[in-house]
Amino acid sequence: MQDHTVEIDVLRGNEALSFAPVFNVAVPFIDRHLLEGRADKVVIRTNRGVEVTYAGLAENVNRCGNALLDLSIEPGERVIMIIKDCAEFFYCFWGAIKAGLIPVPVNTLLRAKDYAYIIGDSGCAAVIYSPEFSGEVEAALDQLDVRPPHCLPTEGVDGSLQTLIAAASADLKPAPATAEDDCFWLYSSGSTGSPKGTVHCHRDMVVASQFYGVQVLGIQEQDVCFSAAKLFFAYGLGNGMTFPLWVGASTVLYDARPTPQSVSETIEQFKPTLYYGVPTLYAAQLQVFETESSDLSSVRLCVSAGEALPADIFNRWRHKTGLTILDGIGSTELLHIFISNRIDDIKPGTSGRMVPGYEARIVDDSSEEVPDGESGQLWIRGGSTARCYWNNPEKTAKTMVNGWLDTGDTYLKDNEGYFHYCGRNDDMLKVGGIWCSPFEIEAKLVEHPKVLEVAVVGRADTAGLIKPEAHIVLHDPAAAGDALTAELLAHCKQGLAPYKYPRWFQFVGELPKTATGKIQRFKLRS
Ligand code: 3UK
Repeated sequence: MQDHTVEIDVLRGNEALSFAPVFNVAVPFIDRHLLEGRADKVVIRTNRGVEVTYAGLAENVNRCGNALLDLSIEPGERVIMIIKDCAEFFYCFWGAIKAGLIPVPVNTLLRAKDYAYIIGDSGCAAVIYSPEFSGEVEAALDQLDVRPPHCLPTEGVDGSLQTLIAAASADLKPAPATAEDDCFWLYSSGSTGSPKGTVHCHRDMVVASQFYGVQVLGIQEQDVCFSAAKLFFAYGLGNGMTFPLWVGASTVLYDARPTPQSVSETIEQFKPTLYYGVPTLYAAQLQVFETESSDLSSVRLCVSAGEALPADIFNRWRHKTGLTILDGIGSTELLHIFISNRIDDIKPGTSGRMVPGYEARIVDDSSEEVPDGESGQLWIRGGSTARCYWNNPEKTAKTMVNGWLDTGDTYLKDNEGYFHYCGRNDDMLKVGGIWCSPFEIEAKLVEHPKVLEVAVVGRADTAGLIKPEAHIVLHDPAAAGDALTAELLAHCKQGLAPYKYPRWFQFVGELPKTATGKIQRFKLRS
């Protein structure tokens, strides 16, 4: 087998992937397209008017890989990317991989405290950031005892990534690697507040692209992808980058906050065929469609993930737009979606059936499989599973056991093989498809001098989507009121990522507690 190639074998009707012994995943995702005649095809279009061809992409990936090597970053060292959705995201991610470095895309909505933790935890050699985020990034660097050797913006100043790319060589040989070698990391939030570096290998993007992208979505070269979920999420990374690159398709990048209006404008201008959103955004779009029309006629299929899609949103979307939304569950650890509805096989209100290449077990507390129709903890096995959490053997041993991954979700499989989401096994919330720790919001609120105690729980809004609700005990109960609510809201928005504030504040006399003083959250959930 030639170096850096993947073979797709069909064994008893199922596809199996085999990888060349020398395998750097940048070759099939980037360089292969030049050999296959796509050099002049536009692969990236952005809302800033940038257009990049496959040839331009391959050249800039090489230049960026060389620019990073020119900084003396060593093989296996981490490059933190706090980068908005733009062409440089692609250059940096694939340039690092091709050069044998480990790119680590990070959520651009986080705050200085979060970045300081991630930069320290990763022991990275470089931090590269879009100028928009320089305030939080610089504040994070100020909090660190030891700064990473290289911290640079993508553009705007001398020494930015763009200027280094322009000056670097356009020739780069792929660093030798194997399909099982570490390739990139993604940070996933934990219930205790510290995010965990999830270590993925070269094989994982191929597995997700072939088994979900090709076999479930039926993505083809002609498709144009638009993901409202950003590239730094595993969901967006597959939707807006990996899947289109796997089949030689193209992608549309939008670098600001996705709103119903900006999504409509982007779809009308760039005419994507595949649109990927999250339930909260679909619900907001439906609300806007009550008064404003939108031309979605280019779209052949919509996808939803991140949190459960209520059947009501699926039905209303289909009624209003004529389009189908495929709900599927994925995770950062599995890289992308492993249970999904299909274009011709949908049960609204469920996550659908197994994606080929993945297996599920639903087990009770003693790890015994439960019968169909009963709920239990969802464990998944598949070829795109992360190898470990960085620097966290305890959490790795608890979550990844004999090739199986504990998702932390409670699920039920019905007798037709459809998986029904029944909630989390921990206190973590998914808000607009993004992890949100109630403990982190509580810690922020108790910093406020008027707050004595607080418990944050998830509460469903009118669309059936979970948002944080704060139950607060005040030092002086007489202080409760709209003015204090506004003050507490401002306090939360100041130090937390913008999606992490409580949508409701309840002032209460006391919190329900056990005899040992532990807050009984289940009594607060409505
Ligand atoms: C929850 C869902 C019900 C579930 C993700 C698509 O969300 C992604 O990854 P994360 O690591 O979160 C994983 C957790 O989110 N969840 C995700 N999708 C659904 N719950 N229905 C769904 N459709 O708790 C899961 O354990 O942020 C989604 C692709 C890649 C991803 N990483």
